[in-house]
Amino acid sequence: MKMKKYTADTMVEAMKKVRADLGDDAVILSSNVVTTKGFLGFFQKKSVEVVAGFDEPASFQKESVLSSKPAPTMEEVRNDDAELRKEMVEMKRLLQEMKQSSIFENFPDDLKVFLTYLADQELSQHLILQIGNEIFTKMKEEKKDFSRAEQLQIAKNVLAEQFSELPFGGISFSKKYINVLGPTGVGKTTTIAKIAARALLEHKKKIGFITTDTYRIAAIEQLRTYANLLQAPVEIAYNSKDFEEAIAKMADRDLIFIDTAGRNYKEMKFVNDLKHLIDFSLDMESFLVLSVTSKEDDMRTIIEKFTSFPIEKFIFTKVDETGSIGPMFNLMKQYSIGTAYYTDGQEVPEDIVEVDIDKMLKLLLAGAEHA
Ligand SMILES: Nc1nc2c(ncn2[C@@H]2O[C@H](COP(=O)(O)OP(=O)(O)OP(=O)(O)O)[C@@H](O)[C@H]2O)c(=O)[nH]1
Ligand SMILES: [Mg+2]
Repeated sequence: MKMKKYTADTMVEAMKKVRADLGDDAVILSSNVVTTKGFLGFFQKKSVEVVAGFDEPASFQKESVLSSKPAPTMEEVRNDDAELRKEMVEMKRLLQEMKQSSIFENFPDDLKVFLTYLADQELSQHLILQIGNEIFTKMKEEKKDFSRAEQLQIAKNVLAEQFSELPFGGISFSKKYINVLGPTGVGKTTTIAKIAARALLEHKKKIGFITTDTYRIAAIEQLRTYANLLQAPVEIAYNSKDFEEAIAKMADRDLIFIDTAGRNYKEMKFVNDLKHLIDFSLDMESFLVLSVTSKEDDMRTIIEKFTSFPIEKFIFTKVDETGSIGPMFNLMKQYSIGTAYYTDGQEVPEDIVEVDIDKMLKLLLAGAEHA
């Protein structure tokens, strides 16, 4: 790969030059804002310096292949490989940074700070731009800058509008069976215990538990501990016949909470096992539990494995363990699925919040006032 440096007044200009000169296949290796000194230090000028990389034309490559060069050793190949991978990661990061700063380029500085806060929360660029554009348009209309409080209010309105069609809120109490699904260790058992405890303590419901998590011995004991505390019965279902029997045994209960095993649901086999074990045609609400400490892409993979399940809403856990709240919004938007609860700690039954859009917005924007 060869490199060439370009200087221009703006990033857009620089990119134009690179493209005109090297074509679309060129890659940006670095970019810098440089200040050139003017006469006696006056008339300073800011410009953008971009280093672009491009491949040599095929004819050159052929020559170098033909010229008798000794073949690289395995060690050299490995080093080159590692070096290349490092460069690619760095390039990706730079591109991401550039994309972001060029997208925000036109906004006033204080608005940029607010939008950067949202980007740090990992809210999708699409939603950030909608917020940014709305605030900026209003600023121009009213011919004045907005305080952060005013910016926040507009952001809230934009997001509330964006999510107005989605359902929020906890269990409906109109369906007898409540079931939690999701990957390993996200907090399914803890969360179902929290919800069940509230149904008993606050709503005076007769509750019962079924666990289909027979994969780990400790899992049964974990649920039994919570059930004992709540003086509620627990049935264990190893197969679909057990499940049917458990349902029959608990006929007198108002609400039955069904815990499932956390498995690697990237494997379709485990997803299908669930379908055979649990009778989803019952009067049932199913919640997909996701931990916000997971990577957004991994959460997407899981959601896509569960598209054939009747997922009522998401439950997001471990909100206390992350600084990025945005993915909850991104996923709700992408899959048109609302949220029932978020959980923010290990204490049962305290650490759970039944949400509406206002509560979720509060969580997202909590640090924005002083950003
Ligand atoms: N910090 C924090 N920890 C949580 C939260 N919810 C659950 N946990 C913890 O996460 C760990 C796993 O919780 P479980 O409820 O056993 O998770 P699970 O999804 O049932 O796990 P498997 O059944 O093994 O798939 C426990 O240590 C919980 O205390 C939360 O909101 N915040
Ligand atoms: Mg569990």
